[in-house]
Amino acid sequence: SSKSTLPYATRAKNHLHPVARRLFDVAEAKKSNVIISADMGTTEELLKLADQLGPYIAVFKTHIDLLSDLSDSTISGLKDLAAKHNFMIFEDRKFIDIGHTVQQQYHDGALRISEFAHVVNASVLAGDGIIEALEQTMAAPNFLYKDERAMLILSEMTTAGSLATGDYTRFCIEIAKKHKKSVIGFVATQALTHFRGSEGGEDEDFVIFTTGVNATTKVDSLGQQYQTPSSAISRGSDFIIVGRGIYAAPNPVAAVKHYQKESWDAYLARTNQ
Ligand code: BMP
Repeated sequence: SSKSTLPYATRAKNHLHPVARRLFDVAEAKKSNVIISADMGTTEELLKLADQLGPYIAVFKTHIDLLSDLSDSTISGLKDLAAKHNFMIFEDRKFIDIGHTVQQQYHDGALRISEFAHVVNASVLAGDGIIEALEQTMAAPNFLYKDERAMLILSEMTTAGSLATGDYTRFCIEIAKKHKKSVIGFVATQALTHFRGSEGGEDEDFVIFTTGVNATTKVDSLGQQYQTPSSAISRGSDFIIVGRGIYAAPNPVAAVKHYQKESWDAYLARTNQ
């Protein structure tokens, strides 16, 4: 989980997990480490945003349960746009239940998450059984998307007063180290190198996705706390996740280009390129 000074291209070559390799390849190909948090309420808005911003992002983050009209065409539309614009999809579901339940929530069910999301995240409040349960589904012999799915552990949160700190975050790192077949990294505000003992072997390369990023705003009215794109990347984030900073801007395409440039420049600086 060290703050990587290696270029994405090198990490793409070396990573043990095909989903992480693909993430780094996409970032490098598009010169983008931006993830749009597409918190839309209808399929039409969601797909429009994916088509408009697709060229400038590496990953499209969904909260699929926000859609009032989720249907086959939502899922197929998203998959088509992901192929058209070469982006990956991250469903920010934050699985947090017992193993048996999360398997059902992940695969099939109303939301059909395993069909469209290359990456999902899980909380380990209940221990590492949740990771084992999701890993089992991802690795099942008859699972259609084997080697195309992975997860992140939600190891910190951006809200004021978050309890996901200190020993909790340290526990997340320990669990990730034991589940490299399915866990490729963390949702965190920074690289997690300040935790003693978190430095892994040469083959260890956790990917950091960072929420709570906004170039111009510090907080919202409900406890959200932001850092800027360059702050996030310089502190070891590999991919910044931006919602309202982009989709609520007067011109979302102009905004995404701004975030893309700021965070790519910060990445080049961090990796001495
Ligand atoms: P915005 O950039 O508009 O504040 O949106 C942030 C997005 O990231 C939301 O979809 C939220 O659910 C998610 N998120 C977060 O803000 N903080 C966290 O700690 C974890 C999250 O998933």
